[in-house]
Amino acid sequence: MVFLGGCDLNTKMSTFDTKGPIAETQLDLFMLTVWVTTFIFIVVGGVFVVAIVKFRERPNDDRPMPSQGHGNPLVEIGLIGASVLLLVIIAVPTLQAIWYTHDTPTDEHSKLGNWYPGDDLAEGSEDEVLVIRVIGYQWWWEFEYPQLGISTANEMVIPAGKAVHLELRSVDVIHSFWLPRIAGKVDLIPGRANAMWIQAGDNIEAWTEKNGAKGSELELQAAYNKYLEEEIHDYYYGQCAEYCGDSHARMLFRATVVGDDDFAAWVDSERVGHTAPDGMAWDEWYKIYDSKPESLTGDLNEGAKVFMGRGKCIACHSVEGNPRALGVAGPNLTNVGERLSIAAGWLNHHTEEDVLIEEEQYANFVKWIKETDVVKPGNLMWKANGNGIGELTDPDNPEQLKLLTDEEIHYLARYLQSLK
Ligand code: HEC
Ligand SMILES: [Cu+2]
Repeated sequence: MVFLGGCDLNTKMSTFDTKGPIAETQLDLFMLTVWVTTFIFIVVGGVFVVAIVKFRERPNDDRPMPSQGHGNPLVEIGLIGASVLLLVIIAVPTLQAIWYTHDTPTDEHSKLGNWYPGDDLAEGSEDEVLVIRVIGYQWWWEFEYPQLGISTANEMVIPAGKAVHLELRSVDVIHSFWLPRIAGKVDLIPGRANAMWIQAGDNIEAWTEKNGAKGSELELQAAYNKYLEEEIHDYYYGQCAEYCGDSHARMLFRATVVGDDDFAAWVDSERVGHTAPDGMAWDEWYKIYDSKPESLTGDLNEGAKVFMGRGKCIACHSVEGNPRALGVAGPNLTNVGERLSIAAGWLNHHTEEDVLIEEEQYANFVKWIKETDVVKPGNLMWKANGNGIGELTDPDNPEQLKLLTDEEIHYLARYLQSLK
């Protein structure tokens, strides 16, 4: 009872507080299994307790030894039959749930052409649901939106009430996608694309049916939108659910669920990316950077210079808009200054109400660049140059690594904060 007292069914990662059809199906299946196994526990445990109490040896017990039987066909066949029946009761809905999770529905509301106003979609995409390619890396997540031509890391953004098709892949070892309140778990396996779909909240038909809501089409739509806003728009917590090496426990992720308009605005900002500091065009900035970099001054320019230069950040990171930041070994940093966490959800900088706290964000960037290995042991950002972040003057000799100074890290943190 003391241990059970620690349980809370309404936490950020509770599978009991479901938001959407997949998690709901999985919860129903879980409860069915709980009831069937509880029934078995009570029947078997009951017979066991009766046997112990009724046939126990008492003081001065002179009852004769009970007759010793070997097998009773009726009992044995009965038990086999009952076990099979119970397993079938669990198996049928299990298989149904597996297929349900696998086959993305094609309902009209979820088709991109019916809600996404952006016009430069890949051909044929209007008739499809939104696809997100989830790629697992040791120890972070890439979320690619192939129809929209964008890619982000660790914090996926999805529209509320719409089915989203997930294609799950891995570049290294097996990971597992688990977003407890919305869906889980399907593995990301190297050399194979797994599939599932997710949906935050019900679509309007399911919602209307469930609530027995009545009214004109407009009224229903308004009430439905209110439901999405109040109950579904949120910042959801996810986690890699398959042991994948050193920092597996620090391989978290987030899903931000927003309305259609906010989603479209986010996609636009991901596509456009960022200009050089002070709104300068990159061509112009690079011209100065290549000829007399000392004339680029101020925190953001200093940060950008370290980002392109001594920090070697662009070797592994992309930033949309910046023609030289094209690295792919690490997370895409477009809009990283807007995200509520970094390092795959491990370093958080937001309030309980999910509002960004700038000082904490700054401190997290500094901490991450300065002691990446402490934040996430074994991570591939720290290890690449042998031991730390900085300039390798002699590639054959890791001892030659000239680590970034505190001042450079300060500028970098300010620059990263400005990416929003
Ligand atoms: C050798 C490749 C490499 C280099 C060079 C590199 N990074 Fe990284 N970076 C990574 C990898 C890999 C991760 C993901 C680590 C993890 O979470 O396990 C990462 C993560 C990050 C993150 C967190 C991103 C997120 O989505 O949470 C930031 C911020 C970052 N790097 C900034 C920098 C800066 C600034 C520099 C330059 C000083 C830099 N990186 C240099 C590979 C690199
Ligand atoms: Cu993992």
